[in-house]
Amino acid sequence: MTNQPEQPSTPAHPPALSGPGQDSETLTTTQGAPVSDTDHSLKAGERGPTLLQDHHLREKIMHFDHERIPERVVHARGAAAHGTFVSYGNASQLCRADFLQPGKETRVFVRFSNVVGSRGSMDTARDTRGFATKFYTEEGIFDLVGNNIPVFFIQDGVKFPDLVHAAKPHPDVEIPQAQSAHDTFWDFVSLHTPAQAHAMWQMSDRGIPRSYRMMEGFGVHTFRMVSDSGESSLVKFHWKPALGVHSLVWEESQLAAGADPDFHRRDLAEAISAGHFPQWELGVQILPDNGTYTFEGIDLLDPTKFIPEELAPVQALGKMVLDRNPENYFAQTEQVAFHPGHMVPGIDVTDDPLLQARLFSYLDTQLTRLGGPNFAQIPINQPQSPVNDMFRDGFHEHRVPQGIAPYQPNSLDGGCPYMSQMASGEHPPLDFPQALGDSEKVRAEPASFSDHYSQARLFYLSLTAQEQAHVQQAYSFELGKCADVAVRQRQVDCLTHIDQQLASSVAEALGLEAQRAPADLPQPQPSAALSQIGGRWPVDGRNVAVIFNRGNEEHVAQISQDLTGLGMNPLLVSSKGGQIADGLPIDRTYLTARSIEFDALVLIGPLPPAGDSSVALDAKAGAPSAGFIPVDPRVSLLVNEAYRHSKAIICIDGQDDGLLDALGIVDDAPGISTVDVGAVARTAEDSLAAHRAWERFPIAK
Ligand code: HDE
Repeated sequence: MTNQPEQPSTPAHPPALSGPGQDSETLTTTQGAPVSDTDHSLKAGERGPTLLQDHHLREKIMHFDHERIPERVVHARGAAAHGTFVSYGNASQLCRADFLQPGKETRVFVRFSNVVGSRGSMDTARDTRGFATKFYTEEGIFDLVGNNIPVFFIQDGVKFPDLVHAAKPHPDVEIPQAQSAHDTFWDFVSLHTPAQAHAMWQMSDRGIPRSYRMMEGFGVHTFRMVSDSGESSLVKFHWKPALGVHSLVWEESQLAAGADPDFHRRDLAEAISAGHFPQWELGVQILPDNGTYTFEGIDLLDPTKFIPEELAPVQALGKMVLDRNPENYFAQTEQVAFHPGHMVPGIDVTDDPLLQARLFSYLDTQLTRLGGPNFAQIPINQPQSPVNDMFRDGFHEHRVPQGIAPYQPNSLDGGCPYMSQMASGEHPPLDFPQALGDSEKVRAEPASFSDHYSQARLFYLSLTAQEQAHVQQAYSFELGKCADVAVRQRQVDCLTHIDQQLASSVAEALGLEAQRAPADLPQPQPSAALSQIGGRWPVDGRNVAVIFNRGNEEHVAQISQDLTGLGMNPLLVSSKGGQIADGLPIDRTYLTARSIEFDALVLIGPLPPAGDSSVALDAKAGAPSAGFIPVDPRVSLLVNEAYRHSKAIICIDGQDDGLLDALGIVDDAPGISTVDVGAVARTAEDSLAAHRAWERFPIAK
């Protein structure tokens, strides 16, 4: 959130816009003819009927009638940004792709998304997030179309329509929107048990990210990289965020769904406008291509499996910085078309049956969504490298091809274009010459695909007690929202194959019985890289509320300046809007602020009492009742929520106004500090480096 005034003022003379469709100073029709009046339709007299000959009216309404296109069948809700990827240049031996060569800078466009909800749904639903990156390389477009979770629900693309039909709202009443907490989802997941590992990740804190800026990204499938000498390696792609991986707590997600449905979209756009540019390192786990497609017993063609980082460390190949918001949502974020098959020389697919089906789907879907086969000509989809595809015509053809011979071979247009092998000479073939062996046509899967639980267990056992408690609560919530008891029970039964204590705690919350876990559950080595809790991270762009009453502004400017100096984003919150004496704008009032948008609070006492005239609603409440809190109830709600959500709360030494006491918050609880004015920013930085004061509500493992 930026340090902007509450009510942005409209400039008296907005600058003239220019760009395609905006290059005339006067209003025109689509045909460029001047328009003198766009407020009144052409009528037979002031009160008469409208005339059919009013071309401007008909054209304006016709265009409006067709402004909407079908939303994406999945990942409809999204937000995007432009940026740059810079290669570290250490992958030259691994991959011949030009954009990975030393020092190469490549433009990118990244779209983050929710999976299940409609285009207008809330950002903070519990869901998997899409993380799709378009690299505009000099060898054509490379799309890395990944998620924030490294495993997937299904192993074969033929199951995707089943999965999505189950996850989407119920087809009779179309509820619930955007979320998995309903019968059909858990019906499918508990019957189609390959989905258990992904469901476990989604029930963890990964399903409710704090910000797109604080998410990992994964290519999910195993891909192939080919070196200049034609050598093949198998790789798993990873995006590692500079700010670390952090999440909301479930109550915050629910509050944000109502108080700010655009929570993640706003966070991304405002961070970029404020210069807090999100950054990720692109890395790969490199796995030998020895013909077995297996690594340490893990099937590399099974997209429900990941490779623990302890077995294959992620090796960084370059850094991506997102530094520009889209200029227009529809033209860019909505019309961008990703495809896992958009690859460049040096990167290739494997036989993962989920990936194989995706290679069909992402072309096909654009025909309906973007209205024809020429979607690569839409500006956001256009490669930066020269194009000569010999395709012709079709809806929305914008090019004006020259010549008479759009076929190959030809002699009439100079015989061009040449095949790339002929042009470059010494390069290995574009398609890796993978040996396919003798196989029969079958509808079947390898035996290794039948392990549905061991990695869900590995993931769960690698979490801290706090994170495990979140998982238990998430399953209890989601299954608690299922009406069908058989569905609830079947999912609890699945959990016994993952962990007995998890199954028992969820069963207890639901009033069900958990079966006994099988005696031979594996005892995996936990992977520390899977836990989000424990590290310390940069606090760049973290939002800190500075809460004070108007008239008590002595330290506000200094605290704000100190927070900014350490890279945080102070937001001034007070009883009324306007500016403080130093000219700093008040960002939020007690009416417009809600705890969800702040990572930490600074309280400058004394805060306004409940009887303050600005609290019109509460003034009617009359005499204080039992449980009366001697501070504006909107402030006490804010503090109370921040406390429950384990956020840092910093008070100024000597200014205690009894608020914390009245809320039952003990001053020495973890993450609650009382410090000198000069130490506020450092204290905030120190607390936020760990994201939350998780030890405030300790949980034994
Ligand atoms: Fe997608 N997916 N998907 N998916 N997917 C789409 O493509 C599909 C899968 C992912 O911001 C659609 O242009 C099938 C895995 C992202 O525009 C569609 C299967 C992963 C996005 C489609 C999968 C993803 C999509 C909808 C199983 C993680 C958003 C509109 C075979 C590695 C991209 C569109 C954006 C979007 C199909 C499975 C990620 C219908 C058939 C696995 C991030 O083509």
